This record gives sequence, structure tokens and C-alpha cells, in this order.
Amino acid sequence: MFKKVLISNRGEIAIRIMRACRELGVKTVAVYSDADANALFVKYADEAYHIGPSPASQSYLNMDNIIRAVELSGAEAVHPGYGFLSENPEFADRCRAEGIVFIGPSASAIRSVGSKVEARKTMEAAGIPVVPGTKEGITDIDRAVGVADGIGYPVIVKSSAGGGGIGIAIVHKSEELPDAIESTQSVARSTFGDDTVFIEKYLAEPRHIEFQILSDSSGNTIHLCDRECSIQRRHQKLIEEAPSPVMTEELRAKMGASAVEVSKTIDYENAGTVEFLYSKGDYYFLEVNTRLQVEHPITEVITGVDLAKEQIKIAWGDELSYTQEDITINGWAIECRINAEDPLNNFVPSPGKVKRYRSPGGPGVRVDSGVYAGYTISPYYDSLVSKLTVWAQDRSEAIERMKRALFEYIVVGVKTNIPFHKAMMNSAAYQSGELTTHFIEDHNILEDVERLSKSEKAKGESLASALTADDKKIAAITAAVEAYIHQKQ
Ligand code: MV4
Repeated sequence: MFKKVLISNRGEIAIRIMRACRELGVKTVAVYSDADANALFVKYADEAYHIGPSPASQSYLNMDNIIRAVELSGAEAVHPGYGFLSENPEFADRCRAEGIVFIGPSASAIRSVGSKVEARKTMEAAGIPVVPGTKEGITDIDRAVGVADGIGYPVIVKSSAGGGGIGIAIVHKSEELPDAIESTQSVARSTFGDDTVFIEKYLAEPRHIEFQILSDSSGNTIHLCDRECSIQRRHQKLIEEAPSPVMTEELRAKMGASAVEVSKTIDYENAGTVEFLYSKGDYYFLEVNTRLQVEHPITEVITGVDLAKEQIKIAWGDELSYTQEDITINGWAIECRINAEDPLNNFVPSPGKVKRYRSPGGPGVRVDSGVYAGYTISPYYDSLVSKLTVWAQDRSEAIERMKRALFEYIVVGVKTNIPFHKAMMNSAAYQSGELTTHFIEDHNILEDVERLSKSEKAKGESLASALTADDKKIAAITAAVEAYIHQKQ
């Protein structure tokens, strides 16, 4: 096994990966920006290297500085986590050129799905269902209108290099299509430096269902079942669950086989996710995420597989520890992303100092976080406070357990979306399991959030005045406690 791994990421996911390393007996190296000098993940690591100023472009995206830290530390491998350089084929290539193991797929596998047009073509040729649409990037607008007229409206224009909902347009009639193509091309050009766009039939209220896959260097590939990720706002997932409420054994076998086929088609190695849209009993390939995902814990708790450890073992060259037959689903998992943001003000980020903090515990509760009392959430990065994952025997028990965990959760000093999650768990529509990617707009969740935010605010005020010790002292004490827990061994 590797002796030392560098984690080119920050926050909760850096800690998640370091936990896997510690269990494998692997030493860890953190890299950090100015803003993260006091972050928990830096304390957790066996050693840490400063890689630049706070903006990600100068630190967590700075390949030269990260590779220098790998060399200085003597780490043999880099785990990129999610975001930042995790899906950057250039970084994967550079690591390999320097003799550093990149814990993830090959640069060529990343490239082969980086272009959505190419990925669609590849998967269609391999017999994977794709949404009806254009075969190639659009070069001739009149021809594109002809194709769209044939498919029938509404259609969706998508950027080939896109992702995260940037550079898409929904078009309801033929006359609107030429303008939509041109504006999507222009957004794609300025955002991604590639103006290739394509057209698909627009599915009105689909579900977003994804399959976790694992593939080793000996050609063994398995899937670890499904996650339902439909609850999102502006393409930011907020709640994920596993399995999907619509999944049947029959559908899982079909979609799982497709996910494995996708992996084999692109010679994929390591952990990955195959995303599908699901509508009215049919499923369609959407894209491949070539990284460990934010929502991986829900798969871990229902399958018992430690995905971060499997990734490291695969990169070392080990064969998978599991066959497909070994993978079974036990119970139900839900993850709420607890963000420092204001659900009553358009979910705007609410960075700042966390004055009081107590995370929930007890049966079936897992908290992945990089936050402690006295820690300041920086405006430079995402606003994730933690991922709150519950496990229970079934979906309704998982919802009750999530309500209980949200009730126990105390975060004072920054606004959080905890009231939003409470409203969701109490929503009859959510409880029914009838989820779509438009759930939040389609249901009156925010009304409930208003009421629940008032009680959250009252709790915060009473707790803020409950202690008289000044905040600096609390920060010093809790930082010392964390440093002790995470002390170098
Ligand atoms: C779609 C779609 C409906 N029909 N494609 C949005 C971002 C990109 N990753 C794919 N997206 C969608 N593609 C067809 N043919 C609806 C969406 C979509 C969506 C997809 C997954 C999760 C959330 C979403 C929210 C709005 C729209």
C-alpha cells in the first residue's frame, strides 16, 4: 500500500479521504490556502503545505504548487476529492508524467466523457439509452431546426462542454430555436471556450437517478446501486437518498447493467458515477462524473462499502474487494447538505464565524464536516457546513430520524438551510416519494421555511447569550480540542 498520500482538496472531503488513509495505515499530506490556515483538515493531516492565496485559482487549482507539495512531501499519490482539479484531465496527465499516482480514472477516460456530444455518441453506439436528439454538435441552424421539428417540442439545447446547468436553454417552439442556439453557443464559448451545442427532447419532470460504479485495473467492474438526487435548486443538490423511491429490482438490474456497460465502454478505472434521467418508466444516459461525489456517503451506508478506501486500493493496483453478488442494499439513507446560506433570502451564502456548534449523533447518524465552534466559514469556497446522513431500516424511519437529527443540530453565528431541510422532511409530498428535479418550485416549501426559521433564530439568540465567555476564548478552546483529537500520531 502507499506510504503517503496528498489530498489536493479542502474541507469535509479532505477529512473524509484522510480518515480512509488513517484506516489503511497511510500517512496524509494536506495542502491549504491562506483562508484555510486554521481549518480542521489541516490539523487532521500528518503534514501540511501552504499552496497559495485564498482564491482557488491561486491555490486549489494551482497545479504547479500542488505538484511541488507532492514532491516536497514525498507523497506517492494524489487524491483530488471533488470539484477543483478532480475532473481535470490535464492534472491527471501531469501527475502521471511526474510519476505521481492520480487516484481516479485515466486522463483519456475523463476526456472521453468531458464532451457531452462525444459521450452521447459513444453510449448510443454501445446500446445505452440516450434521449432522442442530434447526433453531432450543431453546425447548421436550419438543419438543427429540422431535427428539432422531427423530435417535437419542447427541446433542450445543451453545451457539449457544459455541466452544472450552465449553457442550457429550453425551447417550446420552432421559431424560438435559432436564437436559443445562438445564445447557448455564445454562453458556451465564453464559459467553456467551446461553443459546441446539441439538442435533445426535453423531458418535462424527470428524476435524476445515478449509479455508483467501481472498476479496478484488472477489468472488474461493479455497480453499487442507485441514488436519487432530484431535490436540487439551481443545479445544486440539496437532498439525496439511496435507494431511489422508484427503483424496483428489475429496473435496478437494467440500469445497473447499463452503468457497468458505460464504464467498460470508456475503459474506466476507479470510482465513478453514471447519471441518468428517469421519466415514466424509461431511463436515459445523461453524463458520467469521474470523481468521488459529494453524496457518496448514502451509498456507503446502505452497501457497507467504504468508497474512499476502495479508490485508494484500486489506485494501488488491488482488485476489487467485492463482486456484484456481494453488493446488497441494507435499509435506507438520506443526506441533507447543511449549507451556510439563507433559505429566506434566495439561499445567498452566509459565511462567517460559527459561534456555537453541536452536531447530532445517536443511532444511524453520520456527520461529515470540516467545521468546529470558533471556525470561520470562508466566502472563497462552497458554503457546506456538513453533510448530515442518516441510515434507517426504511424510508419513513429515515425521514423521522433526519427530523430528529435536524432538531438536535445547533449552528449559531451563521444562517443555515436547516429550516429548509426541516420543512422538506415535514412535506407530505416529499414523504410520498414523488420527487422530480422541479420539486422545490412545484411545492410550497418556502412558506414552511419562514415559520421554521423563526424558531431557529430564537434558538440561536438564546444560545448566543447563554454563555458569557468571549468568542475568542471558545474558539481557542475548541481548536485545542480538535487539535488534540486530530493530533499527529
Ligand atoms: C435535461 C432535462 C430534461 N430533458 N435533458 C440540467 C443540467 C444538465 N446536467 C442536465 N440537465 C437537464 N437535462 C433533457 N433531455 C432536465 C435537466 C435538468 C436537471 C437535470 C438533473 C438535475 C436537475 C435538473 C434541473 C433542471 C433541469
